[in-house]
Amino acid sequence: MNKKISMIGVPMDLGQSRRGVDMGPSAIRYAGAIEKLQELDYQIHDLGDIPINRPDQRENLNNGTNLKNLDQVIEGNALLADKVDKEIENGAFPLILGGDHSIAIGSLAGISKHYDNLGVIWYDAHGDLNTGDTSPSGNIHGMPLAVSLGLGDERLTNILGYAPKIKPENIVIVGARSLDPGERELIQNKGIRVYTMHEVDRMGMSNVIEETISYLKEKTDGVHLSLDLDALDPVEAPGVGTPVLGGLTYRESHLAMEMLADSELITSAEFVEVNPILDEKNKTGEMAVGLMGSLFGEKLK
Ligand code: 6HN
Ligand code: MN
Ligand code: MN
Ligand code: MN
Repeated sequence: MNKKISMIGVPMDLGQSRRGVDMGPSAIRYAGAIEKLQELDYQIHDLGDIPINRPDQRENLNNGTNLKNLDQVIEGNALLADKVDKEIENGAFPLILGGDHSIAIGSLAGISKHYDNLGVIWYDAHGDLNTGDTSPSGNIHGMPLAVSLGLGDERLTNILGYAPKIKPENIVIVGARSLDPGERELIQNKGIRVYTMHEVDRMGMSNVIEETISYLKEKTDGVHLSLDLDALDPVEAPGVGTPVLGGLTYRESHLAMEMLADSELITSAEFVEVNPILDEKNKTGEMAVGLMGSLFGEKLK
C-alpha cells in the first residue's frame, strides 16, 4: 500500500435530511484515525476539512429539480474533486472522511481521472443508484453511484468536466438490503455485481470478498473503497442517518478489510455517513477507525 496518505474531511450534510453527519470527520479523527495510521507506519498528511457552505435554510428546492440542496452539493463536490485530483498527482493515497455519501461524487471525479478502469467497492446497505427520476426522497446521498455512471443531473455527472467516471462492470456492491425499484432496474440493466445480505449469509464474507477481488483484479487499474457505515448493522453501529436492520457485523467487516489489505488492490478510500448526534459515545466513529486499521494492514499477531 502507498505509504503516503492524504486525509481530507468533508463536513457535508446537505445530501440528506438529518443534521449531524457534517460532524463525521471530527468524530472519526477524534476516535484516533491519525494515530492509528501513524502506528501502522504511514506518513499521514491531514489536509483538514473542505469548506462546505451550510445554509440554515434546509432542503432548498429552488433549483428547478427535485434534488435537495443541489447547488451546495455541486459546490462542495467540485472543491473535493479538485483536492483529491491534486493529492493523487502528488503521489498520495486519498483517504476521505464524510460527511454524507453524496461526497463520493467528488471523490470519484477526482480519482477516476487518474485511471482508465477504476474499480469501486460500494460497501453499503443501499445501492445509491437513484436519479432525480427514481429517488423516493430527493436526497442526493442516494444518488452518487448513478451519478458516477453518468446518470442524472448533468451538473452532477459533469464535475471536473468529464463523464462517466466509472463503468458498471467495474462496480461491486456489498451489504445491500434496501434497494428502491429504480435501483433494482438499473442493477439488472447494467449488470452491476451486487452481494446483498442474502449472498453474504449464504456464501460468507470470506467468499464474497474473494470473489470481489478476483472479479476486479484483472480488469481494473485501481480500486476505490467507498465504505458507508450503514452497511453495518445499526444495533452495532447506531450512528448513521439511514439505518437498515439486518446488516453486516463489525467482525465480518474487519475480515473484509483484512482481505482487501492483503489483496493490495485498494488505491483510495472513503468512510462516510458517520453521524455522531445519533451515535452512542462515538461507537460508530470508533468502528470506522477500527476498520480503517484493518484496511491499512493492521494485524492481530
Ligand atoms: N446512503 N435509497 C434511499 C434514497 O433516499 O435514495 C436511501 C439512500 C441512502 C443513501 O445511505 O448513502
Ligand atoms: Mn451510501
Ligand atoms: Mn477514468
Ligand atoms: Mn447507505
